[in-house]
Amino acid sequence: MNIILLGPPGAGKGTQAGRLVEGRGMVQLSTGDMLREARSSGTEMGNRVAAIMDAGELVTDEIVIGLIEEKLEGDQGGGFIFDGFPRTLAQADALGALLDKHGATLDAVIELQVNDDVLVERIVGRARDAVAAGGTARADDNAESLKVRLMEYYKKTSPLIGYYWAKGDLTSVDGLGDMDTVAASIEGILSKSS
Ligand code: B4P
Repeated sequence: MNIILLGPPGAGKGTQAGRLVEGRGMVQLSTGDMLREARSSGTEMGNRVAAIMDAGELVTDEIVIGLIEEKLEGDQGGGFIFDGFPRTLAQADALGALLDKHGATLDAVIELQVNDDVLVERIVGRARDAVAAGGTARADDNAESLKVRLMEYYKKTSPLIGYYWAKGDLTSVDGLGDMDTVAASIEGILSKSS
C-alpha cells in the first residue's frame, strides 16, 4: 500500500508517518528529512537547498523529484508513506509517472486539516522544546519562515487537494485531535482501503 500524507507545515505529517512505520511496517519517505540530511552533509546540493529551506520556501521540483526517484529504486517493503511529497502539481504528476513506471499504485491520499493558529502554536512549541532540551530549533521553525511556509502551502500545495479529490483518492482527517486520535482516524481509513 502506498499513501500520501498531505497538509500544511506542522499538520503532523511526520508525526503520523512515524506511527505508520511502527504500526504497519511501512517505509517513510519524508522529503523534509531527505533535504535536511542533504544540507547537513555539506554537498553542493545541500548548500543550495539550505538557504531556500531556512527562508520557508519550497525547494525546486527537480531536486525533490530526483530524491524521490532514487528512493523508489529501493525495496518497497510494506509500502511507502509519502510524507511532505508531493507539494506541487508538477511533483504530483511526477509521482504518478514514477509509480506507473514501477507498476505500483497510489492507494490513499490523506489530508490532515489543521487551522493556522494551531499550526503556529505547534511549530513555535517545537522550537521552544528543542531549546529547553539544550538543543537548537530547526532553522525554519520561526515566525518569519513560518509565514512564508504557510503562504507557499496555500499557493502551491493546497491545489493538490482538488487534484486528488477529482481522482477519487482524497480523504480528509481532522488533524486537531491529539496524536492518538488522529492516528486512529488514519488507521480507520487505511483498513478500509486494504
Ligand atoms: P517538512 O519537513 O515536511 O516539515 P513540516 O511540513 O513543517 O512538518 P510536518 O507536517 O511533518 O509536522 P510534524 O509532524 O513535524 O518540510 C520542511 C521544509 O522542507 C519545507 O518548508 C520545504 O522548504 C522543504 N520541503 C520538504 N518537502 C518538499 C517538497 N516536496 N518540495 C519542495 N520543498 C520541500 O509536526 C509539527 C509539530 O507538531 C511537532 O512538534 C509535533 O510534535 C506536533 N504535533 C504533531 N501532531 C500533533 C497533534 N495531533 N497534537 C499536538 N501536537 C502535534
